[in-house]
Amino acid sequence: MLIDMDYFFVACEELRRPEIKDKPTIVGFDPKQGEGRGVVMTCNYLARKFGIRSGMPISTAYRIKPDAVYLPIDYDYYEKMSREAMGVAKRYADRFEQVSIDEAYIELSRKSIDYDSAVEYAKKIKESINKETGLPCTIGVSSNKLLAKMACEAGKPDGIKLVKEEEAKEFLKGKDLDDLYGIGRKTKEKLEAMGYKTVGDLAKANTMELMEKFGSYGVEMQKSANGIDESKVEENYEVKSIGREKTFERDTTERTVALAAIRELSNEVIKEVQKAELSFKVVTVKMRYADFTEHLKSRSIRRSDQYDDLASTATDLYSKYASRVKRIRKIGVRVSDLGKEKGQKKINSFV
Ligand code: DCP
Ligand code: CA
Ligand code: CA
Repeated sequence: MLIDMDYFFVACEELRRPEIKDKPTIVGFDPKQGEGRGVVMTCNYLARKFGIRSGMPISTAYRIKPDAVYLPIDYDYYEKMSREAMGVAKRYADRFEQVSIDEAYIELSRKSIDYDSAVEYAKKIKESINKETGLPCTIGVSSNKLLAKMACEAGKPDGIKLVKEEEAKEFLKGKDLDDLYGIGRKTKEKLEAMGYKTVGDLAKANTMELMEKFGSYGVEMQKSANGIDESKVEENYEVKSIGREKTFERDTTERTVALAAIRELSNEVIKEVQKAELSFKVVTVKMRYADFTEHLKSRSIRRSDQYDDLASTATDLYSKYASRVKRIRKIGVRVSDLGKEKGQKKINSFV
């Protein structure tokens, strides 16, 4: 599935300014009575009826519709709303890849087995987002990312659009070349000069000729025109590190107390690492003393997701670097340089 929020920046504004809901509204640079520079970031569908579009000079929009509502850009707010909406969508995904502020791919690998249940699932996601954030969105459902994206475009606004794999060619064939994801204006012009007018023409084009003109990109384009896309939903790693800290009830110089804390913290950190199916390469121990000075010590190790690797490295860092005289108030264990690849299994290191 590809989920894309409808007229996103303006939809966010509508939430906090209900009075603009039935007015043509534009978020962008200040039009300054038609003298303003800069562009329209986006506008609602009412404004689109007049021909106003994202990326258009704000002065052009003003010429078309001077009495529209013009609002300045508030990225912080849109980012906050994006986090909320994406947070909801993510809950439903087996794999989740956010590709822009208002757009994400959702892979359902186990949760749904046929198109009908996928569509039911899409309805649930759409309803949850709307209920929890108040924002409208459109979801495209298909067998790969390219088709899901194209389906979403076709389903806009406020829709759910299914394109089955077997319907792909029919669905794509009448579309303009630059509606195909990955084809811009320049490529479209070149293709037109070669006599190809639609996505259907490109699908049936002479592959050798495409290769001569565009190299491997030509082959990729033709695959796309046939609805073929093998790219994977790539999970985003927003988490840069995972850590836990413990403050002692009483400041301590006791080595055994500190080491017990390190084992406990390592255990908690590993649980989270494994739950997220991640691995780490860097271990950091933080020691804060009663006089509020702080020591941070890090070490790189072989990539791992195992408790023993974390606890022994953390213990070692503590033993080497902790002050023998100052009382410790707080201790922390953190892993970073996270990745998806599994750590080498112990057994392999002997092979
Ligand atoms: N945006 C931008 N610059 C552009 C296009 C868009 O900053 N040239 C911003 C404003 C949009 C947001 O990104 O609200 C998402 O872009 P989309 O292309 O998804 O467009 P919308 O969400 O506005 O409308 P739609 O309902 O067509 O998805
Ligand atoms: Ca959008
Ligand atoms: Ca988008």
